[in-house]
Amino acid sequence: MKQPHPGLSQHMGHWGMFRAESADGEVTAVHPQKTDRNPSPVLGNLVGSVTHRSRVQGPAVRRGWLERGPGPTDRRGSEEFVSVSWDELTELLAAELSRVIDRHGNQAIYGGSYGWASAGRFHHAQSQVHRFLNCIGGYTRSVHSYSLGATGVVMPYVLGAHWKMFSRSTSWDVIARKTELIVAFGGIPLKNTGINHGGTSDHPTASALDALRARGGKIVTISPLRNDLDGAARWLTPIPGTDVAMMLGLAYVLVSENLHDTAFLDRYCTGYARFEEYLLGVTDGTPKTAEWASHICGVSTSEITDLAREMARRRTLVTVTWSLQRTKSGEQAPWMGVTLASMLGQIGIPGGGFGHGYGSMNEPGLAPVPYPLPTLPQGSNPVKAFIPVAAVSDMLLHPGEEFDFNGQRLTYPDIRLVHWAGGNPFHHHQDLGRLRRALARPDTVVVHDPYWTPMAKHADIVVPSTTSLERSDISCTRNDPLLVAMHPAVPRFADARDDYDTFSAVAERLGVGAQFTEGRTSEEWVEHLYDQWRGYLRGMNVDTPDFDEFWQLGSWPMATEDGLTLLEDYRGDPEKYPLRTPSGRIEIFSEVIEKFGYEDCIGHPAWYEPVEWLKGVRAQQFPLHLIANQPRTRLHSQLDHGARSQASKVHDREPIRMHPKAATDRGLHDGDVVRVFNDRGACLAGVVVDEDMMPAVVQLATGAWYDPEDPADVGSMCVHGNPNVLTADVGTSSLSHGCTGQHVLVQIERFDGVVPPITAFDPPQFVERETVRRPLG
Ligand code: PGD
Repeated sequence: MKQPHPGLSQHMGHWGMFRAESADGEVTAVHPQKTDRNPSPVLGNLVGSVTHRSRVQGPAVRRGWLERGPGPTDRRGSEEFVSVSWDELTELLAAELSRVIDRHGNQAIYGGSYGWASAGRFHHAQSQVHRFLNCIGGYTRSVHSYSLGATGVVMPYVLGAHWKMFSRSTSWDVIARKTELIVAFGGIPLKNTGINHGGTSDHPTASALDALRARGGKIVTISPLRNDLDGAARWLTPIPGTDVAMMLGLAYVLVSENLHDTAFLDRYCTGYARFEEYLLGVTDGTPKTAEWASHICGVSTSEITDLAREMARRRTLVTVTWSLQRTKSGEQAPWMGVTLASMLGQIGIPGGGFGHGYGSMNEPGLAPVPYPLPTLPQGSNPVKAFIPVAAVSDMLLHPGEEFDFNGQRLTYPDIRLVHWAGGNPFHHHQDLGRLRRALARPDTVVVHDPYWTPMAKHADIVVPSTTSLERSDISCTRNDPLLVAMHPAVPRFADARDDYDTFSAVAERLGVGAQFTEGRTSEEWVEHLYDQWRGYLRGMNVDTPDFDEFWQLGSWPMATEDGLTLLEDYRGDPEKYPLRTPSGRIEIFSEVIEKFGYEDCIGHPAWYEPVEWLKGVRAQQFPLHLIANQPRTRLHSQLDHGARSQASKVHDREPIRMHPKAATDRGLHDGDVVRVFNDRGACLAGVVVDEDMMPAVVQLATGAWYDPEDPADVGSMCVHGNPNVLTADVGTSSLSHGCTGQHVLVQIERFDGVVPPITAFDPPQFVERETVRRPLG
């Protein structure tokens, strides 16, 4: 199954559809899909990425693990590696998995393995690792995501599902035609719409917003950062972390001026009266007036009052970005957003209502496809133990301890082996010093990655994966019209292997080869998944070409459900289309959540004062509020060494944006290298002065590869600018335990020392095999 057009291969990445030019095993140019309205510039990182020096050339094992065998150690991340053959890696990995299973049971394997990996339905790293681990008896899994940890738990109680809010959201064409006012909490950052999990063939957000403006539609962006919305918009700046207080103030104005839609609240919602008691201060003696809100969030009383009146007057879409729930009490912003939209009574009306995630990823606003997608079966996992995904350090540090999650009292399992494929916890997790202490606990850490990421450097067994550019696959997502043939652009790099081939070999060695492979090569699997999917569609009376024709054509257009409005069916007939909440209605008050009895998440949306905020006591010591958001020049930590990402760096460091006042107060200028610190850690970054932000706010994107000044010191300063050395490793609440990495308080000072070189993209040190002592016994 070769590329039909040698030298120019069609491919799909999370950042869009493109054709890659290649020579000598490397991508030399990338051409976005011609019909894409606004291709992502992040595609530029792909050039030169296949043979970059940070690629893992071949199988590698940490020296100490070979010499002393498995066991807890604080040397992960600082010790040399030894090259081994594929046969030896297969043998070592199979033997270690068997040892752990025999002695401790499958529950002792953590296969949560969170991460975005690459586009492609078959080579999807999570599906591969989970299918493999299920074949050998299962693993402790993780639930929910770093993107949506709070939403994923709370929204099923409020709206009945959370993914439907994105996959069946009001589409951009409806917004462009019907919406009069978008009130965007968190803005609608175009940078994030460049990306879509699993790929995308079009980026319509910018043109939809332009069309809305051309019709006279208005946008209010509510964010500490002006560039969270590109183009004309009114900009309101609540103190970071106080959007819920501002929403409560808006809600209070609606009630006090009788602008709320009681008919909608009665017919379509449940529990509004309980919430209203809180809003009016009946339950706690504090009416959540516009003045009250203004005192907390800093937006003036008149701005809050005027905005509430305007929202009631116009066809209004209330949107909340995912970033707003990636912070302490993150459940409250989307829940309160739904409540506010319910009070306006426009949910289910074209152009009005609620949206969650516009500007968080490309998917919200795209039309869904009404078919199932080709999917690699993962089998079933007999192990019952699981954790909320962002509790990974808690789990490793506190085996046997109980914790709260979504109404359950669970126990952290005792993990002996961590098996990771397709993710980078040194990008996604908080408090990296704590993560390093946690990763010192298990007996063995296995990492599959194409690159020497910081996570790979903290592994004992490093499995070199191919990148998607080296493989054949199919891509499609639930909200894109194209099923796309991913033609390999280059041959496999060095001694890298597809994760599928690695797992096949280890499965074979463990006696479950036939179960894992079902007798197929990876290319046969790709064809098989397509044929299976073709069969489903035939059952729906939809004809598709046979595989060879599809592969030659390069893509196949699927029907989409255009013109959707979120919950239009529910509004039309709530009895026929009840929500999947306990009451079948929108739950402004949730009895189920109330009964859990959590102090940090009661039965209705509420304002909880955070620890990391500018009006709290902690701000006296760390007076700047750092927004650790998604990067503009790459996807997470992927291809941080790419040209687009590198062009943004300042003295090779990640740029930190600061208001002129914050810079002047500290004697700082554009281009200075600074030390950003708090009591958890420190990193270096390069100053970019920018007046389009709140004066006490600084912004440092996630994704600079963690680069400790002293790799042997778990608390070492990161010389590159990874904000997760500063963020707190605490969950959103007892309900969800979602990721809270978005906000953290810091202080900043000029770095006057000799600026250390960046070594994050260099492979680790290797020693010759002969110098390694054999383990005893
Ligand atoms: P990526 O950098 O995408 O980050 O965290 P995530 O771990 O997903 O990591 C993917 C890894 O997969 C890369 O190392 C890549 O090389 C590897 N890879 C790619 N293809 C393959 C393959 O085929 N096989 C294998 N084995 N590996 C492959 C993202 C997470 O970070 C997310 S989704 C969010 S939303 C969070 N956001 C924030 C935030 O807002 N603020 C903070 N402070 N922290 C966050 N962390 C979270």
